[in-house]
Amino acid sequence: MVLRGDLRAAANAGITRQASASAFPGKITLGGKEYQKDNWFNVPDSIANSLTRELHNTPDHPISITRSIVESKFPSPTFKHYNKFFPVVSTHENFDSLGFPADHPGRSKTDTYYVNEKTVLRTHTSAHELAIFGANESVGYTCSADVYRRDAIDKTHYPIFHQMEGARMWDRRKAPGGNIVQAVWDDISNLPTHDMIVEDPNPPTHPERNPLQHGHSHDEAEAIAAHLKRSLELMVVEIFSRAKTAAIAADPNYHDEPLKVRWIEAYFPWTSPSWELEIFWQGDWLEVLGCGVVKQELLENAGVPSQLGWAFGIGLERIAMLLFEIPDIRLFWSQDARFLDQFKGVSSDLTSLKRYVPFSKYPACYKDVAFWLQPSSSSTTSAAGGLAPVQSFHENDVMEIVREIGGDVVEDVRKTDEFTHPKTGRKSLCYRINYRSLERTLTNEEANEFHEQVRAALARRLGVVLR
Ligand code: FA5
Ligand code: MG
Repeated sequence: MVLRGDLRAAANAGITRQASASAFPGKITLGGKEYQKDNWFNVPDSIANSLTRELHNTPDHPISITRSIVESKFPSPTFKHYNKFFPVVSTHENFDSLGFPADHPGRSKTDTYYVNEKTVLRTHTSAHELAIFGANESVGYTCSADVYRRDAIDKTHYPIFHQMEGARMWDRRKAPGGNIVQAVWDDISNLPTHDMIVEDPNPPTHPERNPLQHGHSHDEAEAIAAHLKRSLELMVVEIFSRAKTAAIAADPNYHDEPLKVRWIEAYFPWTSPSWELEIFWQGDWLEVLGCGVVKQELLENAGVPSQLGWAFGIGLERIAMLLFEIPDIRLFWSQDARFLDQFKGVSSDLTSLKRYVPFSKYPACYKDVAFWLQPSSSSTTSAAGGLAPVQSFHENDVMEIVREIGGDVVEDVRKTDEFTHPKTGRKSLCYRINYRSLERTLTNEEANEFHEQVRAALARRLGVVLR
């Protein structure tokens, strides 16, 4: 059972966030709290120092404007809005409380920033579900926060981004006659309808792909799914109608393309059935959120076993990119007045929202780096006499090194070649890095300097052999 005090303490901690690497080796201060580092520690300074930014709470920043617009579709008092949770959480909050299996890839050091073995930078806002369900302060809530992941580098992925969690519960003890199905459909009939076309080819539950939970009737899962999907579709309609108004204001002859939206089946350890919502954008399907019917076990552990309902987690950058037509996720971190000034005054008057106007696109500068992975030190030829197994290698380590050295000057990193030498069994990889600043033209010499540092760091830190 989680006490209210825990929720308050967690929320208050957000007020005094500041990061400073401690002078004592082995310790780090994050948000005014000191943490013991151990050999799990893998948080680079650039990430530790960004803990203070809180873009989702910065007035007139596109992330906080987007948060306000999405929150308006989940209004209080039905939905309470929590926006001050602190980003350093326990592995219990981030993983165990949600039923992540011990071998889930999300737990690995290649995917997650660890402060120590039991403490991480939250990888998603779901880390707060158990506490908020336990506090039981309202039937629904949203919780927006910065989240941290070691991930790919491209225009829609960034190691720090923002999510909004949302949930809505119904209580078996409070529904008239205990009839949840009727209560949920009554609530659906109070939601507006919309005429957006949505592809949703799958049944609400599927025995293998998207199972009904033990203890839920099919009709309950179906009603909760319908309420969930309608609520989120209305959020998408709101975003696109505001985006369209802004586009017409910029260009009266603007013709919008028909919106393409689809639900696909998904898997999350703490929801079943589960889905992701994708929107067709700039020639590709862009995943904007994950969601599902909350597992009863989580609600039991939170001390509210008579409740059932849905939860979602939205990527706020992805929504903001659609809303403002912001082409590159790095822009959200820009301190350039040419970016920030475009959103002045919007937080206090959401109808004044304008489309983002790119101030310039500077030239790209591509550089390749190719290297051999070392055969693993334990065995240079495999027991079966076949090819040598290679060192443990994870692409996210390349991404992190490039990000640490190039920072926001790196637009994207792509693997362009991979092969295994037929005789030696050694594996070779090639990555193409695009150095392009958002703020100015980089000289070739500057790009070369970054690239030389990247090459040296790959060799030194990953032990690869440069080609
Ligand atoms: C989650 O994080 C789940 N916690 C969502 C959830 C909540 C499911 C509640 C069920 C119930 P996922 O890893 O798919 O799921 O991330 C959710 C969204 O965050 C994605 O759809 C995407 O919009 C955004 N996102 C994920 N990784 C990145 C990234 N590196 N940069 C920017 N946005 C990202
Ligand atoms: Mg996903």
